[in-house]
Amino acid sequence: MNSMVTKSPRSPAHPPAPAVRPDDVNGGDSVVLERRPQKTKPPQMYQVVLLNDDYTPMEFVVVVIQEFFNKDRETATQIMLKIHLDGKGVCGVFSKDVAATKVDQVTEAARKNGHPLQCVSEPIEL
Ligand code: TYC
Repeated sequence: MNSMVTKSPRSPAHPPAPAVRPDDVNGGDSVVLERRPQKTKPPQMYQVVLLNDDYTPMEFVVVVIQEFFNKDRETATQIMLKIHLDGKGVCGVFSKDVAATKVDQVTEAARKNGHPLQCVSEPIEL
C-alpha cells in the first residue's frame, strides 16, 4: 500500500498569490505595479538601394531585383522603372548584416556580368 504518498487532490501545487484588492476594500495597502519604460531599442534597419546608370540593361536589373530581393516580375519591373526615372529606388529593408550581404551579392553579380550597377545600403531614419 502507498497511502502514505497519496497526495490530497485538494492541496494546490503553489500557495495562492496574496490577494490585492482596491484601496476602498483593504485600507489603502494596495500594490501598484508601474510599467517601466522600455530599455531596449529596436535594431537600426537598413534599406538597400539600387542606383540608376546609363549602361546596365533594364532586363538585368529586373532579374537582380527578382533574384536577390524575392520580388515577382511585375514588382521588380516597377522598382526598376522607378530607379530609371528617379535615379534610385529601395529594393528592400533588412538588418545591417543582411543588407550588407545583399549589397555584396548584387555588386558581385553586376561585376561578373560587366555592368556598372551600383547598390548601397542606408540606415533608415527614425
Ligand atoms: N537606366 C538603365 C537603362 O536605361 C536601366 C537601369 C535601371 C539601370 C535601374 C540601373 O538601377 C538601374 N538601360
